[in-house]
Parts: sequence; C-alpha cells; structure tokens
Amino acid sequence: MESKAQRNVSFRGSEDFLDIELKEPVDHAAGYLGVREALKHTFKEMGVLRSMRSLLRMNQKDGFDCPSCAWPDPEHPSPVAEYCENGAKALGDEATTNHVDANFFKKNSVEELSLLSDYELNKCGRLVEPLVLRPGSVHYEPITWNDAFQLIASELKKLDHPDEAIFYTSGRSSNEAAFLYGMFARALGTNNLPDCSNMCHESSGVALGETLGIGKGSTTLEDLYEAEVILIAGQNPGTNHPRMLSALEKCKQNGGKVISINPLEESGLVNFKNPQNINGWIGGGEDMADIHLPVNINQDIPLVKLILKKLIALDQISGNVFDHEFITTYTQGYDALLKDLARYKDKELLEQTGVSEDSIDKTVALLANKSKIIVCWAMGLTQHKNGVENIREFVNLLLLKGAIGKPNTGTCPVRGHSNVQGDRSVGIQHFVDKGLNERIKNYLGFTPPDHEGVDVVGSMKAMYEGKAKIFMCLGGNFLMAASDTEYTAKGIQNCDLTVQISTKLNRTHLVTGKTALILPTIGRSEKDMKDGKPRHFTVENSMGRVKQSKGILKPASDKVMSEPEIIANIGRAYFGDNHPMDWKALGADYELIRSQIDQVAKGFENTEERSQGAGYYLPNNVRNLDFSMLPNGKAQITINSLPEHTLQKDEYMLMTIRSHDQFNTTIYGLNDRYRGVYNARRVIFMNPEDMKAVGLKKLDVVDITSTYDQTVRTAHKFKVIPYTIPSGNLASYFPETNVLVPFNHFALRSKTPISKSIKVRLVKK
Ligand SMILES: Nc1nc2c(c(=O)[nH]1)N[C@H]1C(S)=C(S)[C@@H](COP(=O)(O)OP(=O)(O)OC[C@H]3O[C@@H](n4cnc5c(=O)[nH]c(N)nc54)[C@H](O)[C@@H]3O)O[C@H]1N2
Ligand SMILES: Nc1nc2c(c(=O)[nH]1)N[C@H]1C(S)=C(S)[C@@H](COP(=O)(O)OP(=O)(O)OC[C@H]3O[C@@H](n4cnc5c(=O)[nH]c(N)nc54)[C@H](O)[C@@H]3O)O[C@H]1N2
Ligand code: SF4
Ligand SMILES: [Mo]
Repeated sequence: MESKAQRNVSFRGSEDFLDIELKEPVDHAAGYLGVREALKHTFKEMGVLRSMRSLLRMNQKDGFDCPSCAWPDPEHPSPVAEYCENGAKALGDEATTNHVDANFFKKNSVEELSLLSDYELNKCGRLVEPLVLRPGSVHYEPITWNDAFQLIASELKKLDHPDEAIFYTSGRSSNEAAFLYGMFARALGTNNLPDCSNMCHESSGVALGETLGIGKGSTTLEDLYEAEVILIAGQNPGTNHPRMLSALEKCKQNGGKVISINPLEESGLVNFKNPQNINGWIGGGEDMADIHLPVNINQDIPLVKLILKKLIALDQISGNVFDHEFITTYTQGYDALLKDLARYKDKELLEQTGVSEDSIDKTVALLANKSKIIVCWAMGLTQHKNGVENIREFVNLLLLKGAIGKPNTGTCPVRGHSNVQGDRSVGIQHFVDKGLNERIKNYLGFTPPDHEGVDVVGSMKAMYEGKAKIFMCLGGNFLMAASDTEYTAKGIQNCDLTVQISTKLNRTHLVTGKTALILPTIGRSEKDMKDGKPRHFTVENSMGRVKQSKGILKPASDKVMSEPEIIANIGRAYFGDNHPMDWKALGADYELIRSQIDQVAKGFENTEERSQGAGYYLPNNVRNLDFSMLPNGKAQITINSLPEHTLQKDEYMLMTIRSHDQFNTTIYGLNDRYRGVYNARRVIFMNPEDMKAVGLKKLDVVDITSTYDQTVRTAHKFKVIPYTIPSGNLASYFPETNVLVPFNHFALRSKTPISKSIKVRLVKK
C-alpha cells in the first residue's frame, strides 16, 4: 500500500557539489595531526574551557564513557588522555553550544529544513525543548512534557493490538534506559523491539551463538596485547575504533603480527602514530599490518577456505599445525569440514579472492606456527547476504587452531555504538527468550508476550504495509540508517504518531508520522541531577565489561530530560500508578532500575557495587570453554557455501562505508582526510584501470543504479575518484547510498541489510 507524502518533505536533502579537493591519502593515522584536528573541531563546537575540562574526564573512572564507539577502556586509564580524535569529535558534537529551540522551528518549516543536507541539519545543534508537529502542520511547536506523555499514552490506547506499536533503539542509550524501554514494550504486550544492531553486528550474534554458544566476542582488551597473530577483517579501526590501534601497537611491541583483510588499504592499518607516546608525536610511527590481503568485496569465505586448505596440507605432513587435542575435546564437525573443503579447487578459490598467492602463503606460514590467534571484524563481514556464514568461516579457523577460550585467543567482533552491546544484554531484542520471560514474570510481576516481534527490516515492512501505527525511537536516525531510504520514508509517513527521543536534529525528525514528537534528552557528557544529587548510569563495552558513566557538563537546557525518566514517565502515563512496575519510582531512582536488571537480565549481579571503577565482566561461556548449551556440548565447526557473486558485464560490487568525518548518519564534516577527499561526500572510489576501461575520468559525474527484482534504484550525482581498490569493486559513503540497498535483500538468518555488497551500474552524466 503506497501512501501519499502528507508533507512535501525531501528524503535526501541537498545533492549539490561543493568545491571538492583531492590530496594523497595520508599514510598514517592519528599522531599530532589527529589530535589537532580533533581539538579544532571540539573547541569550535563547545568552547576551549569546556572541552579541556570534559576531555580530561572522558573514559576516566569518575567520569563519563565516550559517547562514540564501544572500544573498551584499559583497566588503568592514562590520567592525561584516554580518548581519540573521533571520541573528541563526538563529544564536541553532543556538547555543542548551538541549540534548536521552538523559535527555530517557528522560523523554519519541516519542508524547508528537509532541503538541508544531513551535515547541515546536524550543525543546527542540540534539541532543547519538547516539540510537537500536529497533523497537517509544517511547523513544530512547543508542548509541555506532561502533554507529550499524555499524547503518547492516549495514542497507544487507541491501538487495536500492541503489535501496532514499534520501539526502536539506537546503541547510545544506557543500560537503565534500555531496560525500562524493553520492559515497557513487553508490559504493553509487544516484542517489537528493533535495534540498530539488526543493521550492524546481528550477523556476528547469530554466527557466534550457533558455533560457540554466545552471541558476543570472547577476547578481552588484555588478550590482544600478547596475541601472536591478530587478523583484522572488514574493519577500519583507524577511523571507527581509533584506540584499538594502541592495543595493536602493544601487541606488535610484544612480537605479535597483524594481518589486514580488506579491499582497501585503510590508513590506521598501514602506519600509526600513537599520540599518547612521544614516538607518536615525532617519530615515523608503527607499520601496523605485516600482511595486507586486498580481498575482493564479499570474497572472505573463499579466502578463508583457501587458507584452511593450505593449513590442512601442512598439517597432514607435520601433524601439529592444528590443535588436534582441542578439536577432539571441544568441537564437532572436523571430518565433515575436511571432506567439504576437498571439493574446492585452490586455483578457483584464489581467483575469487583477487589476492596474490604469495601473500596468502605468507599468511598461512604465519598461522601454521602460531596458536595465540585473534580475529577482529566489523561491518565488512556482517553486512552481506552471507554475513553469518562469513563469521562462521573465521570461527572454523580459530577452532582448528585451538585459538578459542584460552588467553590471547578468540573472537573479537568490534561493536559500533558505545552501548549497543549493553542494550541487548538488558533486553532489547525482538525474539522471545523463555528464560527472560520467566524472570520478568517472577520478578517484575507481569506476563510478557510470547510471540516474536519485528526487527529493523520487519519494522520497515510493517510500517510500509500500514500495519504499524506508532513508531518510537530511543535515539538514532532510523530513516537514514535503514536501507532503501524512499521505502522507509513512506513507511514512517504511514504512521499516526512518531516519537523521537533525541539529542541532535536529524532527518527522522522531518519525515514523520501524521503527528510527531521530539523529546529532547540529556547527553552522555552532561550531569543528570535528581534532588540536587548527580546520578550515574551503566554501560557495557565491546568486550562485556559493565561500568558506570557520570556526565559532568551542565545540560544543554533546563527543559531536557534523562532517557530513563522520559520512558518512566511514558510508562506512568500509560499504566498509571497501579502497575506491577512502579514507573514513578523507577524514573527517580536508577539504583532501583539496576536492582531489577540484576534480577532479570542474564549475568548481571550486584551491579550497583561491581560497576564502580573498572567495572565487571559479564559471564562468557567461551572464556571457560563451556559449550554445554550446544549440540553434543561441543563448539560447532560449520560448512559454509561460497557467496553468490555473479556480476553482469557492466556491473560492479559496491560497499557503503564510513568517512573519517562522520558517526553513522551524523556528519561532522565533509573531509575524509585518511582517504584524501576534502569538502565532498557524494564520491565513488573506483579502480583506475576500471575507469579507463569504461572511459571515465577523475571527477566525472555518474549516477549509481542498482537493480533488484526488476526495480531500479538510483543514487544521483557522484564524482568518480581513482583509488587503490581491487578491480570490479567500488566504495561510496553511507548514508548517501542507502537508497540503493533493497529493503528485501539482507543476510540470511540475521536479516542485516546487504550494505556492503550491492550490485550496481554507473551511468555517466
Ligand atoms: N568515527 C566513527 N566511529 C564509528 C562509527 C562511525 O560512523 N564513525 N560507527 C560505529 C558503528 S555503529 C560501527 S558498526 C562501527 C563500524 O566500523 P567499520 O566496520 O570499521 O565501518 P565501515 O566504514 O562500515 O567499514 C567497513 C570496513 O570493511 C571493509 N570491507 C567492506 N566490505 C568488505 C568485505 O567484503 N570483506 C572485507 N574483508 N572487508 C570489507 C571496508 O573497506 C571498510 O574498511 O564503527 C563505530 N565507530
Ligand atoms: N548503507 C549502510 N547503512 C548502514 C550502515 C552501513 O555501513 N551502510 N551501518 C549500519 C549500522 S552499523 C548502524 S549501527 C546504523 C546506525 O543507525 P542509528 O543508530 O539509528 O543512527 P545514528 O546515526 O547512530 O543516530 C544518530 C542520532 O542519534 C541521536 N543521539 C545521539 N546521541 C544520543 C543519546 O545519547 N541519546 C539519544 N536518545 N539520542 C542520541 C541523535 O539525534 C543523532 O542524530 O546504521 C546502519 N546503516
Ligand atoms: S576508541 Fe572509541 S570509545 Fe575510545 S575514545 Fe575513541 S571513539 Fe571513544
Ligand atoms: Mo553499528
């Protein structure tokens, strides 16, 4: 069912070109330039004094957790600076002194604002008071908090079924807020709890759950320091997890080797200057990757298969390349895997990878002799049709080498948002967990629904088909993050009510349901006061450690409210004061929320005390080599087929990636320093030989089209940039290219959209 846009809003914003400038990509990450860039941005956004004061408290024991990525802090943080360039940018972005208030919306209609680019929208600043967009109106206007809560409650009461409401979460929320949110949805009667991780590491969760019995990674930060080999597949740490480079540096100083598996030679992996030590300021820096394997997009499975085949051949001679005792004791499926691998021809696998045999042989020689191996990965593995299989194939490698559950070994899915892992741990999930439901019944006193809810892809479809009427978002920018932007926009516009609990203005505030609410919230870096006392909340990092975070800055305005309080108020407005969950008390007292988390969420215990200081690790069965929850009580070696990768003669494989100047849909700036691109985002990176073959020249303008199920989708006007990328592969930025990702093509089982392998054509303008 298609619906007419109720307001004349743009889904994409400005598509104009600015004065693009190209330079050589930088050959090293961080160092002096990184720090200078970060401080420049942060000073401009939030002033010098506030910046210095808050940066010193970021990632420190009595301070606040960096709002950017989920990379863990060391147990003993450096007292001077425990942050990176992008952490500082995230802080500056959140704590900006630019504000958007009711007056701003009085002057600017949503139709006018929608013509701005995502970069310009974010620059407008912090949302500082609750606002409502009434049916038919094009201007947001002020609303009191109480009226906003009553409006939500009355709309929810009109629903025929609780499944007509959808509750999205982005991974920046605290454990406390996410817990209340998840329990509110369940108390209402729905598991419609889509989450940004559905678009992110869901493939990792599924693959690791199937093979190792837990959807999380098994390594700790300290494990990386003394690993012998770290493989980094489909991840760009120099931009997205910059402090990971310090851990890699430590590993290398201890004699470890780093192998990068990536179609691109990403900056931080080539050369890294650590701004925290003197060599990093003035010296030549470290060469991070000892071996770089420039694999074709989505050809990691053939690559790992070939590595395994070569290791098997060596093992058959020496008998000690694989850990046979480990394989017999802890795994099942070894013989079946050997049999399956024998079906493949080395030469065909090699051709598919696009990598030189010499560098694969070097990798094999390195892996053959080592046992302390860690695999790190991110979106380059998860966002493909075969995302789950990609990860299972790397797990095979680890299991054969016995590199699981022992010190300095294991799986390291590097998470995105700072608390995306915690949100899932405290109950943001659309599927039914019987154990969780039992505990909710026993400890919280209500019966949660026992039917599955919708994930991100399911939400898009439900809204498009008019099956969902209320769409609420705890953070994030659903419209620009989800695939198939125009489809998603139509879906959102079908809703009666959309509610955004947010810090910064974004396009999901402009493309809305008939009625829309903006509920502005306190940021990570800001003080959360109650009765004159500051409150803290808890987060879980990428390696499963739970710790406290306490903001230090004055909130953006006295009209913003904390996330837990907003949710508790909605709970109270809907359920009143006679509900088994005491919403009023929960909104006021986070300690009470934490005690409920301890009772209901798996592995949490005595959080109030244990989350102090460096915090505590949640239980992880892999670290104890306990696979009792899996078939025959063993870790599963799996058989994974080769990815489907047929391209028509004029087609290319496109990956949608992040620039150095963005956090997901939040565009901090228009430069991608590490890739040498300045003042532009509508660019497409292309192999120079491929350009020559089709007569394209540097900075030529093309439309990018994708055709799936006879539907042609177009991303308009991109400038071509010659770049070191394997032939047949293209790269472009997300979210500008999300219009190309079909809503109904996603990873099998995890349903993560195929954002890293889109078949496209280029049409010269
Ligand atoms: N500064 C900053 N930090 C961030 C974010 C941000 O936007 N900005 N986002 C956060 C979030 S939510 C996430 S999920 C993470 C994302 O962190 P990343 O996953 O590092 O982010 P992407 O830019 O999507 O990069 C994917 C990498 O995979 C490579 N790649 C793509 N396809 C393939 C493939 O088929 N095989 C292999 N081997 N490699 C491939 C790309 O070249 C690229 O280097 O970062 C988090 N941290
Ligand atoms: N094509 C393509 N699409 C992708 C990806 C890709 O690589 N390619 N990556 C996917 C991935 S990995 C992810 S995680 C998603 C990201 O999807 P989302 O999490 O939905 O998007 P973000 O851009 O992180 O959300 C930014 C907004 O969050 C709000 N916000 C920021 N901080 C806070 C806070 O503390 N509290 C609250 N309540 N709100 C806050 C601000 O209003 C800001 O505008 O995108 C996915 N989409
Ligand atoms: S690595 Fe990630 S968490 Fe650490 S300071 Fe940088 S952006 Fe923040
Ligand atoms: Mo993510």
